[in-house]
Amino acid sequence: MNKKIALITGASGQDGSYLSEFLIKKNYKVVAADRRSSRADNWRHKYLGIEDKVIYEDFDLADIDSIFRLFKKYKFSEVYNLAAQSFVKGSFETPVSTSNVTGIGTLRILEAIRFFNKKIKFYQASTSEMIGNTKSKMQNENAEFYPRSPYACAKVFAHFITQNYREAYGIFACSGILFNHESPIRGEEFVTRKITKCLSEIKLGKKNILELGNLNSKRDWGFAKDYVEVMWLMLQQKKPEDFVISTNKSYTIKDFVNEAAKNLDFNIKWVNKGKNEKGINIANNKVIVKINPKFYRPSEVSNLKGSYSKALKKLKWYPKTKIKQLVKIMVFEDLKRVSK
Ligand code: NAP
Ligand code: G4F
Repeated sequence: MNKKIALITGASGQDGSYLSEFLIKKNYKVVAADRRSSRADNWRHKYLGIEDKVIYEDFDLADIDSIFRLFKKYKFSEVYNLAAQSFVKGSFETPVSTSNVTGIGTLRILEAIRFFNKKIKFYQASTSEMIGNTKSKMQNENAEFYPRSPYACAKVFAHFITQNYREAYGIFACSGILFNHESPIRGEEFVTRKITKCLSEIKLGKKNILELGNLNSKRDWGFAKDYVEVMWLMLQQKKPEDFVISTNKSYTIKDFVNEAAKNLDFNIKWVNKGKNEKGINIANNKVIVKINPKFYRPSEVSNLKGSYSKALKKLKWYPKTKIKQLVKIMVFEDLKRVSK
């Protein structure tokens, strides 16, 4: 039997790498599409040992010709649209290009599906940032959207255009509304990796201080490797639907710092409030965490805590890795890397 061919856009990113690994194990032929610059060192695929197991193709979500070229060349069964300018803070500095890539880019892919083969199944990487500072009590599939950044607004467009192509053209198109998910191959600009890497460097005497922004916002953090499985599951259902994927738990940034510190045998005492808040290493009385307001955002999402009950009921999916285990895995890998 011919292998199924999957297109993964953003295949060099965190989720794209884990999803490539997952689909290879499922015996798919994986076309890993990215901008050439995204895989300059290809560190994630090297880390997972998959660089010889995918087919690399250059493309840009902003460029419709490069997308149509891919659809002309391959007969895809499934398309996973993971490419995006995904850094929320960055989207305040580049709102127009973020909207073009993260928002309209999704429409470009959907147009290719409509033009070439409406039977191709489509997964869209939607996000809890769309739910943002919602007024709804439950952060589930029915929550009212309240996006708080250009990134989140672009994702809202992508989410609704996916829904529209499902309804208007009968395309099997699903959105996974994924809450934050992290891993040892998370980008270093995101707060969890920034914390585990920097505290590891402090532990080994390579840095003195970790500078952060808002310590009080809360996030629902899961493990990326658990989350990519559900992208595939959604496309194996009888009918296309959207699902919230989360852990049903939420912690502050400060909680994450404390947990990472504990794994490195640091004991932190917190003093002062707001911009003057500091974390002191009790062992030597030195400040190891301080606030730098440059990491604050013009508008913030204060509390994300998703309900994955629909995914549990219909997909039999639940998050297997708990927060303590996730932090431990991340600290362990960063300490190893920093020691080299
Ligand atoms: P990521 O590591 O930032 O990966 C995104 C990938 O997209 C990167 O390889 C990036 O390349 C690529 N990309 C950016 N602009 C592009 C363009 N114009 N054309 C082609 N490729 C482009 O993000 P992730 O954490 O794996 O997330 C995957 C997807 O899920 C994203 O759409 C994200 O918005 C969404 N999401 C993530 C989370 C989460 O917590 N991780 C939660 C909900 C939704 P460069 O590195 O070169 O920019
Ligand atoms: O790690 P973050 O940058 O992730 P954020 O903004 O929640 O977005 C991530 O998750 C979304 C899903 O909810 C995805 F859609 C999105 O693509 C991305 O993967 O920031 C988390 C929190 C924020 O409240 C931020 O203000 O941490 C706070 N924070 C405090 N200090 C910091 C810092 N964030 C970063 N990146 N750097 C800091 O120094």
